[in-house]
Amino acid sequence: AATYDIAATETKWQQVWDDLQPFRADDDSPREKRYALTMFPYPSGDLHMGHAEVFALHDVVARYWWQRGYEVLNPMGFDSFGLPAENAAIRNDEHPDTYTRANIARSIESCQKYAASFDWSRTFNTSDPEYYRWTQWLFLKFYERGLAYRKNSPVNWCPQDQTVLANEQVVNGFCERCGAEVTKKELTQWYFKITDYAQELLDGLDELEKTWPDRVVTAQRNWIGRSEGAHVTFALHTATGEREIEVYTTRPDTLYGATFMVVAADAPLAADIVHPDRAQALEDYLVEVRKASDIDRLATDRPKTGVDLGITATNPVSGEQVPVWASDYVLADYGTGAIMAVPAHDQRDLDFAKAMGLPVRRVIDVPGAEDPEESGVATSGDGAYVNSGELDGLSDKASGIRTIIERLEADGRGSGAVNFRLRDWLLSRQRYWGAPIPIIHCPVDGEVPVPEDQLPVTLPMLKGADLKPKGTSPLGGATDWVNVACPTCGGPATRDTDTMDTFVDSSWYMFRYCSPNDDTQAFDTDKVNAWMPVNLYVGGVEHAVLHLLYGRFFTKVLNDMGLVGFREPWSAQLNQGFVINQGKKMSKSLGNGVNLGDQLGAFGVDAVRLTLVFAGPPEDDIDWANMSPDGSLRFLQRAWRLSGDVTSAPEADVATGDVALRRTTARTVHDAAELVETYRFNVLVARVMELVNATRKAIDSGCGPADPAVREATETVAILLSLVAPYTAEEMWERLGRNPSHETTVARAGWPVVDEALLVEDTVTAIVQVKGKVRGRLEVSPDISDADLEAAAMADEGVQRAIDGATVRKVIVRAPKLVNIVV
Ligand code: ANZ
Repeated sequence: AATYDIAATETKWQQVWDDLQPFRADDDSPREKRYALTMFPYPSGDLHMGHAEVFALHDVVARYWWQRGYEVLNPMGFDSFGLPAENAAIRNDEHPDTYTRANIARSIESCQKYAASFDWSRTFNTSDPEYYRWTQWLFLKFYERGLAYRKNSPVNWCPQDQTVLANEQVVNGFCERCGAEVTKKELTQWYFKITDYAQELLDGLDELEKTWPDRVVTAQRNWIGRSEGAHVTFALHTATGEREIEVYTTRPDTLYGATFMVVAADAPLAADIVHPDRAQALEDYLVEVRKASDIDRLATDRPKTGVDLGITATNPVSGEQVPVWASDYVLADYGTGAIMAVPAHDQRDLDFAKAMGLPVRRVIDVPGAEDPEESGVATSGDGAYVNSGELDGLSDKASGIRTIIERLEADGRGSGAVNFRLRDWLLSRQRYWGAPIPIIHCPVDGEVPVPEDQLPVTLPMLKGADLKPKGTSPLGGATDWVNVACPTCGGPATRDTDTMDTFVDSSWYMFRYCSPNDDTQAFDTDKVNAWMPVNLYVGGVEHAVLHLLYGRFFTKVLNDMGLVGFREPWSAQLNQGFVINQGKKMSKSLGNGVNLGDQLGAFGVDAVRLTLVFAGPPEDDIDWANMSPDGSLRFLQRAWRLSGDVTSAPEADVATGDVALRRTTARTVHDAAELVETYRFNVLVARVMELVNATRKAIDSGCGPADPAVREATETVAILLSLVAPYTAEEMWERLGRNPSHETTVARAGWPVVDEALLVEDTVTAIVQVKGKVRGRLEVSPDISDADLEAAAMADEGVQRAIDGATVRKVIVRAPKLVNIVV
C-alpha cells in the first residue's frame, strides 16, 4: 500500500508553517480571545517524553480553539533561572548561562519539529535581564506593601543543594529538587507574606473546584490547613519571674485535662524560660532536634523525647500548677510554638506523658472506650464532660467549646481563634543562578531598596568562578558587585547577595506573555485583562501547592495593586499523567528511559503525538512499553490513503452524497467538539478512527470514491486530525486539492460545518389512520411537533388516496406516534 515519506513531509510543512506563522496571537483581533497555557519547562536538557505528552495534549485544545474561530494565545518560554538548570550546568561543568541558552535553542527547535502550536514571537526566558528586571520590580512593590520582609527563624535547609527551601519544597521531609533529607537551620531570610491571603486563597477554591482537578484543590485546602479553636493564656512561673504564654488549641473544651505544657524545643521561648539548672540539658537535646525533619517530628509512631524545663504554669480554668516541658513534637512555627497537653484525648500527648511519667486526666467520657491511661489509646470521640467544672453535664463538643471560650473571654485568659497551617513563603536562596534581591544593606540606613531606575540589578557573570553550593551565595565573593554606595546616604553599603527562588519568576510569567516586549512595565494591564484569566492551564500535578499556590497569591496582590482586573489567574486546569516505561518511572538507574528523539526518528512526530493522545484519559499515566506507535503510524497512513482515493471535485454538491456516510461524518464532528471540551481526547481519536473505517468501506464496497460524501468525510478526517497529527492532516489537505500552493494550512481551515438535520438519526414510525384504518406509516423525528406531524400525514400520497376528496371533519394528533383522520 502507498505510504507517505515521514521525513520529507515534516521538512516540507515546517517550512510552510515558518512562512505562514499561523499561530501568532493578534492582540487587536476582533475574534473572541482564548488563552491556552502550558507550564513552561526548566531548560535543564532537551525535550523529553514528558514534554511530548503535555504538549500533545495541550495542543489538542489550542488547535481546536483556532479551528473554532477564536484568537488563541498559546505562548511558550523557559523557566531558566533556578536550581534545576544550575545543578545541571554544574554537573556538566558549564556556566549556567551558556548551558541554559544552548538547551533553550535545542528545545525551541524540538518544539517546532514537534509541531507544537506555540506563538514563538512571544517567547522569553526568566533569566533574561529584560524579564528579571520586572521580577525585581515586583519584589520591591511587595516590599513597599509590607509583603516582603526579612526575619530570623528556623528554616528548612537542604544539605545537598546547600540552600534554604520553602516549606512547599520539602516533600515528606525531602528536598523537592534533589531528594536529600532536609534539616533545620536558624537563619535570617526573605519571606513573602502569603499568610495575609490565607483565607482568600482558601475561599477561591470553592469556585475553582468546578474546573480544577480535585486532587489539586484538595492539596491546596490541606496545605492552607485552616482550623478553628482558641488561644489560651497560661501564667508561667520562671526562675526570673512571672510571664505569660499563649497556646493554640482546637480543643479548648479539654482544658481541664491539660496536665502539662510543651514548648517547641527549638523555639526561642524554650531557651528564655528554661530554669538555669536545666539549660544544659535543653542545649544537649537541641543538637538532636536540629537533625529531625518536620515530618519525623509530627509522626505519631515516633518515640517521644523531651526535656523538663524545670518550671510550672497555671492552668487558667482549674488553677492547677502544671509542669512545662520542651519537646520536638511541638513545632516552633506552628500556632504559637507551645501547646497545652491533654494526654487523655491526644495521642501524641499521651505517648509523651507515658514516656515521661506525667499525669493523665480524662475529661470526656467516651461511651465504650477504655481508660486512656491504662489502654495507652487517647480517645478523641464525643461523650459527656467529666472532671471539667462548669462543663460537667454537657455532652456535645460544640457547646463545650462555646462555653469554655466564653469563660476564657470573660476572664481575659483567651479567645476563639482561627489558625492556618500555611507559612510565609521563604524566597531567598544561597545560590548563584537567580534574580538578585534588589536590596542594599547600609550600616546607617538599614535595608534600602534599589531605586527603580537602577533595575535590573544585573547578575554578574562570574565566569570561571566556582558556583558549587557552599552554603552562602557565590555572589558574596563578587566584591566589586557587592560593594555599592547606599542610595539614601551615599555611604559604603553592600548588596544583598541572595537570589530569589525560581518560583518567584514563574509566579507572574503568564502576565508577561500578554506584552512580552514591553520595556516600560512588567506587563500591560489592558492586554492582560483582554487575554486573561487563562482559559486552560495544562501541567503537572507536582505543582499543586507550589507554583499553583504562589501564582494565585501573586495575582491577588497584583489585583490589590490595581495592575490586573481579576483575582485568579487560571480558570480551568488539566493535569497530565506521567509517561512511564515497563511499569516504572523512567530513570537513569533503572535504565528504562525512552529517548524522545529516537521515537520521533522511528515513527515520526505525528505517530508519537497520536500515541500519547490516544493512550487513555489525559490524567492517567502512560506506560510506553504497552504503546504501539507503529500501530499509530499505520492508522495515519490509512487515513492519508483516503485522500488519494477521493475522486469528486472540491465543488461537488455534498447534499447529493451518500446519507449513511454523511450521518457518520456529522455525528463525529458534533461529538468531537464535546469530547475536546471535556478533555476526552483519546475518545476523539477513536471516533476519527471509526470515521476513517467508514469512509474506507464506502469507497471499497459502498457508494464509491466519486461520491461527494466520501470527500466530505475525508476532509473532516483531515481537519480533526489537525488537532493531533498536524503533518498528516496537511498532506491530506493538499492531496484533496485544498491547498495546492501552500498558501494556507489545514490547522486554520475552520471547524467542519455539517448539516444538523443529519444528526437526527433516531426516527419513530408514526401511524396514520383514516376512518379507523391504517393508511400510512411515516418515519419521523421523535420530537416532531403535532402540527408538523399532521402536515406530513396530510402530504402522504396513500393518505390522500384514502381520504379521496372527502371533507376532513377532525384530525386527532398524538405526536410522534399517531394521526387519526376523521372524514
Ligand atoms: C489541645 C488538644 C487536645 C489538641 C486534644 C488536640 C486534641 P490543627 O488542627 O492542625 O490546627 N498543636 C498546636 N500547636 C502545635 C505545634 N506548634 N506543634 C504541634 N502540635 C501543635 O492542630 C491543632 C492542635 O495541634 C492543637 O490542639 C494542639 O493540640 C496541637 F484532645 O490542643 B490541641
